[in-house]
Amino acid sequence: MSAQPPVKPKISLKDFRPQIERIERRLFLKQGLSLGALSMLSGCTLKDDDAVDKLLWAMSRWNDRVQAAIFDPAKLARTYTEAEVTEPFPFNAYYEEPMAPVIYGPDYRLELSGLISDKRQWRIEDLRALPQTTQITQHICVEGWSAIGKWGGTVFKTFLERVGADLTAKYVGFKCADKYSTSIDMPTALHPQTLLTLDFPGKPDDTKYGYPVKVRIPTKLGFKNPKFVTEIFVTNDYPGGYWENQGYNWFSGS
Ligand SMILES: Nc1nc2c(c(=O)[nH]1)N[C@H]1C(S)=C(S)[C@@H](COP(=O)(O)O)O[C@H]1N2
Ligand SMILES: [Mo]
Repeated sequence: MSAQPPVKPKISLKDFRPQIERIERRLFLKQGLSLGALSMLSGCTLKDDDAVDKLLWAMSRWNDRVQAAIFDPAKLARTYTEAEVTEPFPFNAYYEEPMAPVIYGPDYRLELSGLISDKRQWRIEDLRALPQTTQITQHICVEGWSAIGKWGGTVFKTFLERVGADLTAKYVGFKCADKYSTSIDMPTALHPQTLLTLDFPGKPDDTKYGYPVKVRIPTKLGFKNPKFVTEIFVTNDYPGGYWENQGYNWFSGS
């Protein structure tokens, strides 16, 4: 390849759309992208970390759109029996277990913001008064483990309808007591198995799995299932999240 001057191209998804589409096709066929192809695409030397980085981000965001386009809102995640539940259920967070927040129930309020017409705060007992259902599904963590757990709560779509969320908006975002955050696409938020849960694996006084509120999304990887949720917002502006902002693919679902 001929030597190229170090350039810092301004990369936008739009500029690379045909190339990225071509690469996506090749990825499906071959599961691999050579560095040469990457450098040709970005028109930069691979020493130009910033440009390569921007390109990979653009590809990941493109990948989000492909995944969103093939998401089937009617396809259900597999469910399991009580006998198949993993005990004890593994704990995970971006910190060690003793650091997990312990929320004092009577003081807890779930806050709502963004494109929601009724932004009243919710206490645990108010959430408990909504229709409840249970679900036994598999949780898959990108760190290389999976487990089957039982969660109980309200169908998230029912909750979103109840508070007058704009169901045509693009994203639902979550903020958590431990400064964690994540966000999902609206079709996933409206999926029948996405639950706003109050009951988690473990004993009733075990708070580390997300007490008092965890949003359980069996069609998404574990990191997109927020625990200790304190705020839910609806928006058309891409919200990102704790891991998503560090490079994990945003859609991360099926
Ligand atoms: N608030 C909060 N939610 C979180 C996390 C976190 O660190 N904080 N970690 C995520 C990750 S990576 C995983 S695998 C699951 C772990 O949930 P568990 O402790 O119920 O197994 O929570 C997800 N939700
Ligand atoms: Mo995870």
